[in-house]
Amino acid sequence: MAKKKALITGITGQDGSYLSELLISKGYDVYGMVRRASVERFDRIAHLQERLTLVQGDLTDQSSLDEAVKTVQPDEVYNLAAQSFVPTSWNQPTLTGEVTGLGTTRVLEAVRKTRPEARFYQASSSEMFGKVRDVPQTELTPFHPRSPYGVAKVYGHFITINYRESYNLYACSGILFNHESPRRGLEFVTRKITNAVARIKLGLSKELRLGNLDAKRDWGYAGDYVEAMWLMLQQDEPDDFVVATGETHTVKEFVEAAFGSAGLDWEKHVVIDPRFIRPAEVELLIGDPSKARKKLGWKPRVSFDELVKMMVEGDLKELKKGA
Ligand code: NAP
Ligand code: F7E
Repeated sequence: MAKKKALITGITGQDGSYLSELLISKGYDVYGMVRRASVERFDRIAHLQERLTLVQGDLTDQSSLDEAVKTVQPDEVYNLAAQSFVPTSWNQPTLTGEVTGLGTTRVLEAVRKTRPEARFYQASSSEMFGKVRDVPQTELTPFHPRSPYGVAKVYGHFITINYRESYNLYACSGILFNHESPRRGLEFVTRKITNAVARIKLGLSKELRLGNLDAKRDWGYAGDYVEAMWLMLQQDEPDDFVVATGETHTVKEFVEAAFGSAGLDWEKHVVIDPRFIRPAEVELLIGDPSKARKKLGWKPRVSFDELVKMMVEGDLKELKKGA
């Protein structure tokens, strides 16, 4: 039987790298879309490069997406590309709308025109719940996004559902809560914390400047969450799913756990800096993954404490290697 082909946008990101590993292990031919930059940064997929095929494209450029889908003729398309950092979305709101919102329509258009039988996954986000209307949040909780990023993701979510209903595409939206790993970008709070812990432990730094320590997030492990993406595309019918752990922790709890795991007292090092406070905050996220558990047979494997430890150890190892 011919190998299945998957096309991943955002392959150079955290999730793109874990999803590539998963699909390669399942025997897929994996194609990844990358955009041109003056310096190529493929760190997260460097260990996979010989087993991947890279194609050039950009979510702001329709013709490149049409060409990629036409050339690859994928069985599955995972749209992971986005301007994904919430604070940047206030600074670059129209770019965020272009990439994170309209970019989804462009990928869907490419699929509709040249490969309508392909199955499509949209990387939706718990940021769509924003000022939450239900606790915990489910697939039926109304949205109230609190950032231009969240607003753009609501558009991406509904355009995915609209293409499913209008053109009968097999299109799914995965509403994923925060998921982290040693490959998380350094600007996101978990990795910012674990990287600082490792630097302080090794005597390379003394302080860590943070914003709101009271925000609560439902944090899981990225390696677990990409499995849910794949499972969504293996069902008889396309559908939308919340993917979460069902547990919530404050940023402060993450700080305490990370410093504690390295034998450090966080209160001696953390400084609150108003520069990191957001114009509008998402105070509380906690997802109910019952539907994913029941219909996909999915459940998270890595606990909060294991995740924190894995990330601190990852940063210590990387810094020691670079020393
Ligand atoms: P990430 O690490 O920020 O990766 C984003 C990817 O998008 C990168 O590969 C980036 O490429 C690419 N990209 C950005 N702008 C692009 C453009 N104009 N054209 C083509 N590619 C572009 O994000 P992630 O954490 O892996 O998340 C994956 C997806 O899930 C994103 O859509 C994110 O919004 C969504 N999501 C993430 C979480 C989470 O907790 N991680 C939760 C819910 C939803 P470069 O390397 O060239 O910058
Ligand atoms: O912030 C607080 C901040 O930037 C988490 C993206 O992957 O998940 C991510 O979005 C919380 C917020 O992630 C700092 O105010 C305090 O309450 O790690 P974050 P996020 O905004 O939740 C969702 C699901 C996505 O879809 C997004 O793409 O931490 N916080 N102090 C801070 N956050 C940052 N970044 N830096 C701080 O210094």
